[in-house]
Amino acid sequence: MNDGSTRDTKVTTSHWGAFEVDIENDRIVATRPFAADPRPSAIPEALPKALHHKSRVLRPSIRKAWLDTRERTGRGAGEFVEVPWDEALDIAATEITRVCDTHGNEAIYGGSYGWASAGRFHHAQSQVHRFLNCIGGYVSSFGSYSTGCAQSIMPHVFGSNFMSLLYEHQDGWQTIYDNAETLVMFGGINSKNAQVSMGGITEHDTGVWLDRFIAKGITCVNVGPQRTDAPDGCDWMAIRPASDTALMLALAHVLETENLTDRDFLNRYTVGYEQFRPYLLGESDGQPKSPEWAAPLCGVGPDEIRALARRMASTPTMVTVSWSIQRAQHGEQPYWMSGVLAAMIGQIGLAGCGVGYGFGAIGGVGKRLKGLHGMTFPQKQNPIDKVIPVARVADMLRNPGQPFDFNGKREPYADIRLVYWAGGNPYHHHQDLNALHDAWQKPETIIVNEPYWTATAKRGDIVFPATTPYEREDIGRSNLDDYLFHMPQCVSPVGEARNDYDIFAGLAQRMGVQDAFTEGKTSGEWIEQLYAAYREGAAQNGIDVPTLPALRDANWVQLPITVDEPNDTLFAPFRANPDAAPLGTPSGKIEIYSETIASFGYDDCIGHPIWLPPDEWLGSACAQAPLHMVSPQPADKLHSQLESALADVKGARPETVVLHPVDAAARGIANGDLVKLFNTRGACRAKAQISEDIIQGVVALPTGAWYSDPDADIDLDGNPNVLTRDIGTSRLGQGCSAHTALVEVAKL
Ligand SMILES: Nc1nc2c(c(=O)[nH]1)N[C@H]1C(S)=C(S)[C@@H](COP(=O)(O)OP(=O)(O)OC[C@H]3O[C@@H](n4cnc5c(=O)[nH]c(N)nc54)[C@H](O)[C@@H]3O)O[C@H]1N2
Ligand SMILES: Nc1nc2c(c(=O)[nH]1)N[C@H]1C(S)=C(S)[C@@H](COP(=O)(O)OP(=O)(O)OC[C@H]3O[C@@H](n4cnc5c(=O)[nH]c(N)nc54)[C@H](O)[C@@H]3O)O[C@H]1N2
Ligand SMILES: [Mo]
Repeated sequence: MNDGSTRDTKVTTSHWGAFEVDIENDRIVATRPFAADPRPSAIPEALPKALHHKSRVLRPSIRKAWLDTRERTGRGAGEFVEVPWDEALDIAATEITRVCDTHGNEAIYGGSYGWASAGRFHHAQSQVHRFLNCIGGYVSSFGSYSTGCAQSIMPHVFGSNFMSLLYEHQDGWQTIYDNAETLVMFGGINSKNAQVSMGGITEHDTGVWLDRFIAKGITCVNVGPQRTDAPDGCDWMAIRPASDTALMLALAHVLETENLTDRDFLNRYTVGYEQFRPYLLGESDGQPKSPEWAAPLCGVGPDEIRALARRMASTPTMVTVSWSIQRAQHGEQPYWMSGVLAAMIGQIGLAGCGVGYGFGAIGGVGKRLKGLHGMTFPQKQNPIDKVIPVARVADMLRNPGQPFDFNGKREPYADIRLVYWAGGNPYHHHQDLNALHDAWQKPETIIVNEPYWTATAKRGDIVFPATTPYEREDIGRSNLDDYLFHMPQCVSPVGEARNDYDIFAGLAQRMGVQDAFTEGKTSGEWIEQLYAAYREGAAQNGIDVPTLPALRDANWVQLPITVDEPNDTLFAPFRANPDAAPLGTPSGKIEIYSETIASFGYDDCIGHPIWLPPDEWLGSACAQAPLHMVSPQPADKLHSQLESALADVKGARPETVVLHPVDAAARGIANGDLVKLFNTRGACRAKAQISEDIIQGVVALPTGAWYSDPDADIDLDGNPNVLTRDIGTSRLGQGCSAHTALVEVAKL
């Protein structure tokens, strides 16, 4: 164009899917859905505003009080000074070196949990881990906030790594469609959450499949506190949060007492039913786990429980379990019990039946794809073997040297002097943020790579501005998706932002490990190398993948990896021949009773699943905190990403809390009112949305608002994590317990 302006359209991908971007004069001005996507996500619409938003970190910034005196108690308050890149890198490298020399590498916490961006090379966690490994290692973390508890308990029950079970071996939507007549969804299947998938999702089809299930006449039962966790056309079995184990036990009790238990299955494929049965029937503790027992706990009538149990035993049934129900105190129990219940029904290993995990949690679960691995930036070996369960971070910072229990081990926490975070927002994701804020003042130095001035960046001492994927080249590819993307650089880096790789290369050079970190390669050369290895791996699997220049030209390709013949039934080989294809458990079978877990001697996770009421739930509600708050994932974004642009719209914040009409009336709250949610841990504002679609006594406030001023009495935008409790799920799993919290709500 003769006015000097430039225009272009490109396709890129993200955790929430592929989309087209219009670029004008080095800015993204519009986004459009990817043509082949049946139900595109609206999340990218915030991008044009977010990319150059005033909340971007433009230049390296150091907290003035830390720079002047190494003061560390004022994090979150006080000003930052902008420092030129070379100087900021010098200061950071000197400080990291000092901590390593004085306290050893076990004084560095580099777990750095968070989703950051899609894109295989510029994966912030891989980048920070590789860098820290090059300088002698760091204290790392195990598991995720998503499924930390499941990752610990499920290997004891089914003998396989939870993530590989999830990714590679579960029944696909088609298989369920073809075979199941009943779908019982604990925690629902919400296509709102399926907008997102780690590393990208191109054809959003979760909602399409559920509609097909309903149209076919499959009975779909949403078991949970919110009707909206499943589409219209599903039955809603409204239960109190954290009571799923009681309901599952009652279903099991009906099976056992009505002679519907599949004994042959239990004998052939499981161990430990004889230890569990006396508990189920109440022979060991005097309390049969009957529907009458469960009804007041979970809020579902005995007749409804009986009818569901009979239906599950008499029709081809798939039981799905959301991730949310293990993100709660005692989250091990419903996960373990779901496996026991499915085993008693005896359909595990039959096509489209049995049990499945995380359907709807992310969009990729249920796609029938041939696994094609590869394209990860190698992180190298970590010489430090200290690991914490990821959600125990504040506990570690608070309690250096103190022992913690985890999955049969008891070890002391490291004494952390330096925290490096790249690609996550703990001030979004962690529980009890006001307590995190106190723990966060303990380390001597906190370094953060971030594109945005998030609450975490504001609580760093050294903040390096990182690029977003739109400012750099990358490859987009997920194991749960059948598309492959070249992610072109769309615009120049905003401000003086640099890629995480270049930030770490700069530090590595100053610390004498440049060759180890970069191996002499630019990011472009790394992308070429990783891509070539991926292409070769694909070829070995008989899949033809274009060369990198060809992919650059095409922008994206669809890979021929969809599997037409059902070969995806979870545990089918085990069912076919349990001796030839034993599970990875000590017994080789499904463990209804686990000797291993029993040997740990935990009272909060014994040798078989049991009903353990959490400390905070409706059964323990009190006058000060009478309502159970669940804090689901936000519909309009991924966690706290793009939040600054969304919050910038008049009236958009505080976040919306859903509550029942009876609870609203009791408090004089009308639709749209500003309310305060509070408990002994904190308080936040929210906007009331009154709805019959949530059970009485429960409120739902989505995550994702940025945490505001720690000294304010109330978090202004509505971050539920000022209210949640920071405890592990149990000594076994030590997962995040976000979904168990009691609160009160009042009109403001
Ligand atoms: N109450 C409650 N709390 C929860 C949950 C809940 O259910 N309830 N769910 C939990 C779960 S499951 C999760 S996964 C966590 C999510 O928590 P997080 O993953 O920590 O949340 P995000 O907002 O995705 O944070 C990612 C950060 O990375 C930054 N980023 C993006 N791209 C890049 C990059 O290329 N480089 C760098 N350096 N940074 C980048 C983004 O700006 C953003 O600030 O929240 C947990 N917290
Ligand atoms: N749009 C969007 N999608 C996302 C994300 C996002 O940030 N935005 N985040 C992604 C991530 S990181 C993850 S881990 C997944 C999380 O996927 P999930 O863990 O499945 O999702 P949540 O939104 O936490 O919870 C889903 C529903 O569980 C119900 N629930 C809560 N407690 C209980 C209970 O005790 N029993 C029963 N039966 N139901 C209960 C609540 O009503 C809630 O709406 O979502 C992913 N998808
Ligand atoms: Mo997650």
